[in-house]
Amino acid sequence: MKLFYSAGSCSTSCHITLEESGLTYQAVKVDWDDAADSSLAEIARLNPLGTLPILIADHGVVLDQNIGIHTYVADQVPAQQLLPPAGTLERAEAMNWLSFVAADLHKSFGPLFALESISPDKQAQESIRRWAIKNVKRNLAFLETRLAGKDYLMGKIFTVADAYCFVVVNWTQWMDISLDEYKNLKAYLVRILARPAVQKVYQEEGLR
Ligand SMILES: N[C@@H](CCC(=O)N[C@@H](CS)C(=O)NCC(=O)O)C(=O)O
Repeated sequence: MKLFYSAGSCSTSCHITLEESGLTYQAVKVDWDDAADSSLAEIARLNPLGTLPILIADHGVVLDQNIGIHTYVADQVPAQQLLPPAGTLERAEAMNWLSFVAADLHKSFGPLFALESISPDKQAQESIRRWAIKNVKRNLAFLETRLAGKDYLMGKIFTVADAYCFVVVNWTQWMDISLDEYKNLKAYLVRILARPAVQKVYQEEGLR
């Protein structure tokens, strides 16, 4: 399997899942800002939407959605319990969390990465920024409540939903959003960062 990722983006969560799985894979770092990066043309060919992650899975099948990649990789190694078994209520709960991260949490950060593309007007940018931060914080507060008394989103066991959630919540550092009022969430991030697979990915991607 071959994963294309850019450091610290949502694709980092797929990198973590691959590392947690223990499977053999190749991870290719993409630098969006380097026009000479030879992977850019390949990415455009593989996924016309131009987004990462992209995973070339078995038989050359291309997956280009976080949820698809996390689910596929987890299902290759059921013994690792990266997702509960298909057909169980626990599986539906874990998919519910993956969906929350993709459709609610991840998307709430979107405008913060695109302020200048949305409007050239500085005042408009500031209004959008404040509105987006309010939405991000509503999701953080929701997570804070749901993590009370738990190590991970599903309780005691780390799942791929945690890999994705961890990476996205860490974007608060880039956006200067303090996590001081979210004690459970802060402890959760520390717990996940300490995992050997996460440490390895962080080193490889040059993150801290
Ligand atoms: N639908 C995709 C969206 C992935 C996505 O938003 N990727 C971002 C990085 S976090 C990206 O590639 N952005 C680059 C761009 O839009 O130019 C998914 O959920 O997997």
